[in-house]
Amino acid sequence: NYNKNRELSIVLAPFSGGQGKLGVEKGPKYLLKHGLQASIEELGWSTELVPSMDEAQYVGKLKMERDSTTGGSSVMMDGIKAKRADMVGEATKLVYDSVSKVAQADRFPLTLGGDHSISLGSVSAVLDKYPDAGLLWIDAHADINTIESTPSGNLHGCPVSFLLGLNKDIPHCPESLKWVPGNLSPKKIAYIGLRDVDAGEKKILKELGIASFSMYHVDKYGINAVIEMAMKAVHPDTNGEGPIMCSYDVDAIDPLYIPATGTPVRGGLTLREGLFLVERLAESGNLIALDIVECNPDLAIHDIHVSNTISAGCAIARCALGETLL
Ligand code: Z70
Ligand code: MN
Ligand code: MN
Ligand code: MN
Repeated sequence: NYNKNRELSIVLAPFSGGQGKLGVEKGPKYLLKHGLQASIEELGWSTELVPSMDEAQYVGKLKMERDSTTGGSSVMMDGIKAKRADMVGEATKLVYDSVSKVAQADRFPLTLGGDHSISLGSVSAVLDKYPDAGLLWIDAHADINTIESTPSGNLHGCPVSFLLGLNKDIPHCPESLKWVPGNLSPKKIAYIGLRDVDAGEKKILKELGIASFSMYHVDKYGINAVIEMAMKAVHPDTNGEGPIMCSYDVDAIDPLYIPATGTPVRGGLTLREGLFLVERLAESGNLIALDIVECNPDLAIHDIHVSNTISAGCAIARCALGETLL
């Protein structure tokens, strides 16, 4: 068990520049308002809050850009179109610095997004501390587009390609993202929940032989077998034992339960399946870090959508931290 001291830091990553919809920067504030910190303390963890940036830090710039006619600055060279690469590089480096301090102090980093680009920072920092860590990416999307393959230019659809170092050989790779070590091995990542994967992403997943459990596999084998296979995929020599980081995009769970997210895709995990995954990780004693990303309270059309989404987000954290283990 990697968490004997039960010391945890909630790293706030209120960043929305990795995609085009404002509001996702409010995720951390809403999760905290729902009582997340006290409920984690109740599970026997000592906690602290670590703000990696201000919630307002990038919002002004994003609003100006949204209101301008060009609809977003992007570097467009040789077909590469990474939107707001400077901002994403800077913000994710702030997350990296915060999570690095937490991880190096032997504390459990619980990083709250923000959009999924922030995991560039959290995962890179955790890998510095645990080079052998496996990464479970729970998501409807693979987020593995390169700056060449991205159809949208949104960098929240690209963090995994940077973590794997796939953009290093691409000419004109944005300077701002060159701080990312990009040394994650494709053997060390497994996906669960996929159902909206771009053609270019499918090619990359296949070429690199990345363990990818889509909703098809969840239906075919059941969620318990899938999480077992995922743990064994990232730690094949030790039958699934070894440090595991979980980067949890709430859109992995069906929009019935999580409506307030930027890119809802129907046919997702049930709420129980989504919570079981992290309950199993808690039970394993191998979970060393968790991200919870892509809660966007501004995209709800009813208050009930906000509370459903935020309460599910909080439940993911509590289950990952041992709430439902008796
Ligand atoms: C698409 C892209 C994405 C989340 C959307 C979508 C990526 N593959 N990720 N919502 N969370 O634009 O690259
Ligand atoms: Mn997603
Ligand atoms: Mn899509
Ligand atoms: Mn994602």
